[in-house]
Amino acid sequence: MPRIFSGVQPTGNLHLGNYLGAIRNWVRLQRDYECLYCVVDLHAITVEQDPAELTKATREVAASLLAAGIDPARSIVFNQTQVAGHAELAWLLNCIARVGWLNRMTQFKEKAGKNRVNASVGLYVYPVLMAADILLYKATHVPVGEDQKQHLELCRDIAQAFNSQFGVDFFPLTEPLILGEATRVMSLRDGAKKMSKSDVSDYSRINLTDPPDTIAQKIRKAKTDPNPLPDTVAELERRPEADNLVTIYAALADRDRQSVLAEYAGAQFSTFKERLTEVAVATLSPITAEMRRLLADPVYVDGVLRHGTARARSLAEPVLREAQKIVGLLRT
Ligand code: AQP
Repeated sequence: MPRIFSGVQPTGNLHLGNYLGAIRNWVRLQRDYECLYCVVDLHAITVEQDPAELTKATREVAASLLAAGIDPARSIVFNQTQVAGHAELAWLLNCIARVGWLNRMTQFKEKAGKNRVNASVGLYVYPVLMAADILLYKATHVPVGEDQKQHLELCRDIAQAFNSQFGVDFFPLTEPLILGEATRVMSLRDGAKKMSKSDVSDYSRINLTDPPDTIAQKIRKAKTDPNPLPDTVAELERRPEADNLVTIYAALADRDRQSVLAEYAGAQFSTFKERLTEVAVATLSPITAEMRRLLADPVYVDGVLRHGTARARSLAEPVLREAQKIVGLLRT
């Protein structure tokens, strides 16, 4: 059976971009794949985190996954720290990956900003840890948003370099799965920036925890241009903020952008935003309610993570042992 691995960082509340770009697809993939879904707390600490907030966000993100429809009886849900193999394999892969490959990673450049020498070494080698996350389970497919495509290509380069250095056919060349209409949801305030947990403006994103009136307010205030909706996708693509709202609507309603334009061409954004609010609230409200219910029961959420950890460890251990043996590391 093909195997899926994917992760989400506990760096704050999940937002609509995480949901449409990743988590909703994760729920659907459970039908046809063996799935591991991981709260990647070791990735989160590549930038400074408040320890108490990090613990809280780890439970919250786990609860969001369950609330969104990840079934812990079927899929393996756990947090990265509890399976030591992630960090151990990452070290082996750090010794395979080349500095030149990491220097090309655009996410590091974006996240490190101008003061690059002051970024943590962890942030720089983040993509190698991500490769270890995937290869520790020999995952065949990784569902991600568009922003992670480059890291997936690096994962394949690392797997190939490992296999060729040691003359083995051990690690798979994992395929990205970039699914749906909304592979890159943009900020509601700036059509050139992706919607992100760490954006300073809460108005830039719709959080999975936002109540209906907050969702309505954020959509009302979302940046657009003064023109009505166009007829064609080609015209829409010249208007980034308009395109973003139509894309979000299409993804939420499980339609494509052209069919949304066929219905709304010529409409004013004030009208379209009301319809968008309705579909966003209808999708997110049940998830928010279920999340609240789960967060009131942290013992249950911790139990899910503990159970997932045990299952993940049993898959990881033989792969790690074999990788160590291939490299020539002695375990007695
Ligand atoms: N705006 C987005 N549109 C579509 N997909 C997105 N993803 C994230 N943002 C968007 C996808 O969500 C999954 C989990 O991402 P993550 O939280 O681990 O890391 P990230 O991509 O760095 O997300 P953020 O919100 O931007 O977090 P911060 O602000 O902490 O860096 C991934 O599959 C990602 O593609």
